[in-house]
Amino acid sequence: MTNSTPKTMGQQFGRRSWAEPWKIKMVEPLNMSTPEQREKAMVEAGFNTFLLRSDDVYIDLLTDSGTGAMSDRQWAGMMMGDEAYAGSRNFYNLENALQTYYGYKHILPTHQGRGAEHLISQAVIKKGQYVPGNMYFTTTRLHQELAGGIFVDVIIDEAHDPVDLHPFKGNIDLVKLENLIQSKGAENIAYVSLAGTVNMAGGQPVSMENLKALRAMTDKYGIKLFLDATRMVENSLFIQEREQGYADKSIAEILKEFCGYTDGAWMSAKKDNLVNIGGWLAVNDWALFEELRNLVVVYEGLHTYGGLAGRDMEAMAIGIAESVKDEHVRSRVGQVRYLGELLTDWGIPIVQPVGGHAIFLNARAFYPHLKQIEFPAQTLAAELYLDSGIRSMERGIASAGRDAKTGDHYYPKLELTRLTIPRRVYTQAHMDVVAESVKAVYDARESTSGLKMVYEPKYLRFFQARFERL
Ligand code: PLI
Repeated sequence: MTNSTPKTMGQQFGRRSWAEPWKIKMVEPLNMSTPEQREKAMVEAGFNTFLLRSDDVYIDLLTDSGTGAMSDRQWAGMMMGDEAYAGSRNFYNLENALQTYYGYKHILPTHQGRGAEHLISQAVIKKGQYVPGNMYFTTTRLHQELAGGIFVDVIIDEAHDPVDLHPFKGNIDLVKLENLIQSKGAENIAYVSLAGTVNMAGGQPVSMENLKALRAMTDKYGIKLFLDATRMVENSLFIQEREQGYADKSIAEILKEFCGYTDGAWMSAKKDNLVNIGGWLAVNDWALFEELRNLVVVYEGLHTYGGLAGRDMEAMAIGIAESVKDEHVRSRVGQVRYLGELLTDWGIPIVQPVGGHAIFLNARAFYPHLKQIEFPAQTLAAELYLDSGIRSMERGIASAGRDAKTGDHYYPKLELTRLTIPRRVYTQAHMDVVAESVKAVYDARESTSGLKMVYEPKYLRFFQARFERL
């Protein structure tokens, strides 16, 4: 080779890129639209991205929930559905996968995560009891409140600061928790509600060290510890990368160790487990399981299908095994990070460090001239759609809802717009397009005005609320 031979980028810089550990076998065309079409669609949707028709959306980053692509193996599994009312073979395959990878003893399928949240809340919470947790999630807190519980946020303070670089912003503040236990009495704590990762904090992880200390504290006071395992596979990657002693452990090993410190878990399988619908509830205690099994037949379906078709359970069983592979988790979180790095390089305010499933734009810093009651994050989601047809989601004052007692809005510290990346769906080129659109909206930020809410539903208002431009 002579000096004049052109070199590739890789040869010149020794660069080694990562790539998705799959190739594309089937494609779904995307819909393009004009600015006029988007303006019309946004007004019709009441400036709420949940009310848009998906046909009017170009790149859909509303959620990573049920929006992932299944593998050819999962689709093949769908064809092996055993649609027996009772004792479907697919249930046993699912049970086996959950016992193998999550390690819990007793399993119930549910139609999705909130079905499982409903059952555990009804079974375990007594009216007036407290439910401490590492920041709220919308459906989780609502089910805890509907069961008579009082949710108390005991996450570390760093989680509420979008620029704090703490590596485990999902951790529980054990001092806050112990103060709560001592002031209310251990018998008035229903259980500790631990999520890994923490969605509303930006997809931030919990460390194994924090969990072990939490387990010791809950044991000391005789309190149960239940896990929202929805994105626990992604949490396991952060432990592998950031926590001493875990670099040589596989995601599967870390996941199982983590779950082993908890008394049970609920799951929205529509995320980590790589299916379009489904959930589960798992506990180790037989007496509690019997109670939950009684409830599941009332609200979901028989205990061997819980509202799912046999084929759904089969796809989930296969998805669970795929989801814990290290190369899958690395590329999934790697794509989220790639988008985060583009935005960070352009000085766009996002929650740092970048979490597992989404980029959270810091709408307060984006629109410092808007008051929180002018819905900055909702405004940003609307502007992004108007710019390019990209759909995102508000995670701020609209999502936080109202205090059931006083009727006042909750004013959360975090006012965020979420760009949620579906699993195995979009390419790096889509991420470039998204970053450029966010930049265009950022450049026009000073001339942007806010929104007012003109229709407000009673529960989970962010789904159906309507807004108008101020
Ligand atoms: O949407 P479900 O009912 O399958 O699951 C509810 C649920 C529970 N826990 C957590 C951490 C979630 O993120 C969650 C649902 N999340 C949605 C829909 C999301 O867009 O983030």
